[in-house]
Amino acid sequence: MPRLITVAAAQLGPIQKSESRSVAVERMVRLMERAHKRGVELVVFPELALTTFFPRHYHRDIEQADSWFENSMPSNETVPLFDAARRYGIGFHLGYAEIAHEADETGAIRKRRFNTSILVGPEGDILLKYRKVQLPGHAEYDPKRIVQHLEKRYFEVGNLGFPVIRAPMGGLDGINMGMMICNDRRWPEAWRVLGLQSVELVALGYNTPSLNMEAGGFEAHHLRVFHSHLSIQAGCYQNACFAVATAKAGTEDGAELFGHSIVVNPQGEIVAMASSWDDELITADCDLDMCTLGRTTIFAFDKHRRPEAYGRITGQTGAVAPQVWTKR
Ligand code: ING
Repeated sequence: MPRLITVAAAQLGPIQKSESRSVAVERMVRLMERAHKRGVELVVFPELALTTFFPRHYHRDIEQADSWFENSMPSNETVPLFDAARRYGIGFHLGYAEIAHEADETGAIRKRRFNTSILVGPEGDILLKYRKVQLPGHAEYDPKRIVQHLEKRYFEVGNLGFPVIRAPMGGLDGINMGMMICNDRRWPEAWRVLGLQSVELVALGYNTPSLNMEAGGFEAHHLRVFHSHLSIQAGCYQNACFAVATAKAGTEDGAELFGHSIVVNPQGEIVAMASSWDDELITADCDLDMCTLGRTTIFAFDKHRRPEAYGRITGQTGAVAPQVWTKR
């Protein structure tokens, strides 16, 4: 009996700075309703799906940014998503900005801010939480930039690692699911940590500017989408897993985010792709047994990996200069 699950990337169009969470949540419930009609069993929403991509806006006092965060999950505004999950028997992934009051590495309880995502089961249980590790951008206002990207200002580095959970989803009694968020997809380390936990399905949301905001050098526009797809396709192929990658897209207060949400299979093939930069549902049937081929042949980690040769990957942060050849 094939282990089939029908998934959807529920891409969102723009959310303007002035738009309320309830408007976004209403759009998301509509997408879940459409997903239900198509027999979808897991819906993946984008990163920071409840609000505009607020790290593009500078707040001198970071407490002024707290209105972009959720102090609880579910919060009053997000309860309709959990109700829809139970009503339709659909699981979902949600990206949001999280405020948590918890101990830090010194043991002190304090207010902490993370770029977070959760996986919710068809009965409304939160199955897994992840906090974004690879935070791009910068912490201080950068006058050179066309648009700010202040994730390092508003969020701490995630402290939950890259977890994978095996939990019931759709008609299956267990699927190995993991998450990453946006910039994480560009780092092979993130994919491999999930792969080393036998992940079968990676849910990831993203908010990616369609233009290079750093003005740090020419990058042809078409490469923005190419690099996003390349990262996800490589991650799936090299770890024999599926991924559902969902964009928040369109122009938010003049700043453009690209769409091109995709579902990718363990062969690295794009099996579905969004064509608009607005609210759009793309769906795919995933036969999880497709993970077996890669995992038992080319990427049979236990047979082929050589951790003793990979020490630099966790032993080093930045690159060092290489040895210099000299003629003997
Ligand atoms: N956004 C972008 C991303 O990694 C980015 C930032 C874009 C970094 C392009 C480098 C190149 O997709 C978020 N939110 O991480």
